[in-house]
Amino acid sequence: NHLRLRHVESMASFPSDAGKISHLNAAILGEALASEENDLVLPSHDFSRQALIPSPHKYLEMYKRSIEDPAEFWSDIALSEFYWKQRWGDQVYSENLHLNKGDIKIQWFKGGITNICYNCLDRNIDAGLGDKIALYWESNEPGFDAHLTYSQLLHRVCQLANCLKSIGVRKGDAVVVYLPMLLELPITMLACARIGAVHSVVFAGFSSDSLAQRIVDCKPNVVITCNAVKRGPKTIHLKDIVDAALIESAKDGVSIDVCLTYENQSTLKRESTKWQEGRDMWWQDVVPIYPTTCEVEWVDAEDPLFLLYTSGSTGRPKGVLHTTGGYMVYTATTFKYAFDYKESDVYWCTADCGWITGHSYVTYGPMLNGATVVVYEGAPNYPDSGRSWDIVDKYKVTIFYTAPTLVRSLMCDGDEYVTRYSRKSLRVLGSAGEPINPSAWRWFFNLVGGSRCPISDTWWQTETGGFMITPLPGAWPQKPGSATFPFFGVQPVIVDEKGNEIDGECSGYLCVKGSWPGAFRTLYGDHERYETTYFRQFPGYYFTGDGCNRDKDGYYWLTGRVDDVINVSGHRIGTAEVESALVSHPQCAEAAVVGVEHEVKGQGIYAFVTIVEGVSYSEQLRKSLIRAVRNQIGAFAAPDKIHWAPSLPKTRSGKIMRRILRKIASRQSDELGDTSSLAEPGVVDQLISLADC
Ligand code: 6R9
Repeated sequence: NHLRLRHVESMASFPSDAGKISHLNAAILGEALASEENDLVLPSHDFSRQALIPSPHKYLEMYKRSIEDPAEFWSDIALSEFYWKQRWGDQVYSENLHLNKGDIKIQWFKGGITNICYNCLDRNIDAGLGDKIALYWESNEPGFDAHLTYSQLLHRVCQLANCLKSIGVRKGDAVVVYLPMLLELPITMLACARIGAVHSVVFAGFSSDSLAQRIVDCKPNVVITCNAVKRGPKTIHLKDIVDAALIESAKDGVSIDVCLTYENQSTLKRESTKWQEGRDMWWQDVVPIYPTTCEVEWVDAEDPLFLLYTSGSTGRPKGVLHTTGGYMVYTATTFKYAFDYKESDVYWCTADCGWITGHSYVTYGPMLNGATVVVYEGAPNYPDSGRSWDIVDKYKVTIFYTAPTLVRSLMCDGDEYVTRYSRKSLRVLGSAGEPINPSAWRWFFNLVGGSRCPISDTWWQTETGGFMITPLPGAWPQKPGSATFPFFGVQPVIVDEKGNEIDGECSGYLCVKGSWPGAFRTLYGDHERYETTYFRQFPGYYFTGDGCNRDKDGYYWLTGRVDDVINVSGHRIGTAEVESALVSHPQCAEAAVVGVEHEVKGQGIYAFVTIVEGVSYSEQLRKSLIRAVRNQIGAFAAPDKIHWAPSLPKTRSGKIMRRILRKIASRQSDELGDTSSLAEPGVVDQLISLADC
């Protein structure tokens, strides 16, 4: 009660004109927060006292400033916390988010000259962090590890940067990276950034076809990979996948000059790796020869930093493009506040650098803050479900950032795997990738965090670059399952289907008004698709593709994708991509894919498949269809269920009625709703009868 009062007091003293920030009205008045709500989890006094943002009052004061004068808010941070070779021009930012007013355009710090690798490494070393551990590396196999200080990391980065330059990589060139979670992955990202090259990291769980597709799209001269990796008990031969991808991409006219291959000695010896002389180079043979210093390529804040492909609701994956300056300022600032970062922290994010979380919150955000980061190569439940907590204890991890799917899967395995370890170093927990259900939230909070660690449930996207809606630990009372409030500078709006903004307690489509420094600037090579996908449906706003509720206290509750994207274990997968992989199978005539609730993965992939005439259903065919998806996209996109469908429910104009398929898939066939527009109503009963075949 004492705590509750403290919050209410601080809110009551908040300037009344803050009421203009409408979505925070209720919270500012403090009515609801002070009410007898059981579901509120208050930050402890001890935590709040030491927190960067210790109260709603402090948050609101900064939030208000960030919205009223974004230019000043962000330029103060950019100037005081980063190195700029040259300051930007008169305008801190310029934006057009309205298609009626011409092309969509977002620029931050244009004309400012900087380098993000310099800001991650050299600047921190100059500030005395040279001997601080930058990266701890923990192998898949317990007992094998490594670490690098900031100075050692800089040396490694410079050697690779020099090597890339000598191979001919220049500013603006794309470099495709297909590496697992070895130290060489962040090293590669930083080395590219140092010389102004644009990295395009492809998650090393994608198939050769997906890799080839990305290579063809961004046309690199160099691909960086390793021979193999162990994930849990399995060895994956990455170089073979790259070889196959390069054959495919060559068919589309894209050949590369160099395939730089790291020898991951714990998995496979050189001799057993297939080799193409003249193209393939062993990292260990060439990189260490180069000097450990490398001049920085100074770039404009708006020069591209990286490309990262993500799934859309239709067609091929989209190459999300992030630029340098705004992304730098945004990832560093969000990291600092959302995790209440202190210099003594040891931070572990379980995401792979193949996804945006690994870009912004394994590599750039933490490194920009001079943090000590744990990189783990393997599977979180190998050799058993206690591995994560073993790692937490081993490195005395203080901030642990993961995905709800991992929380749920460990929760299923039993508490004893957790309680066996101390976990007393932990002080902040984080979650991202999908909504975290309140029961998983509570287990994470009570058991893993011993009821003392606030949870930052960070809502954001590949496109947003960094956190958009997130708790700030210690500032607000938390509601399990809510991402709470917008980060500084972010103006979320909830709109109805016509695009009208809705105030107060409501549910609708989540959009964002105005730009923020970390926003993506385009889809690589397809600005029109960028405009259409994100800015056309709700004019004047960035449309996130997510549904969202806002409760009476102004808290935001994300409800998941409203487009044809499925979120499997926090990975975005387009239904269209899975369908296209299925129909490429010679015995598949048609396929329709929907998401269904899945206890551990959040959503599972459920595929309705119509096979060609004359072929009969069989277990073998089912497996071979699943294999087609694994081969074309990757194992993580394999359907959980193939539902044989003699035909699919369609409207008279031939559109597949996914709404009905979703109901059948989730076994709610008594709630099909209006089926009057079906061309052939009999199809539905037939499908229901085949559900368990
Ligand atoms: C960071 C990341 C983005 C989509 C996003 C949303 C879902 C991410 C979430 C969340 C609820 C959270 N999502 N974080 N939903 N609460 N804290 O995952 O990026 O792979 O691009 O996925 O993930 O649906 O639209 P990305």
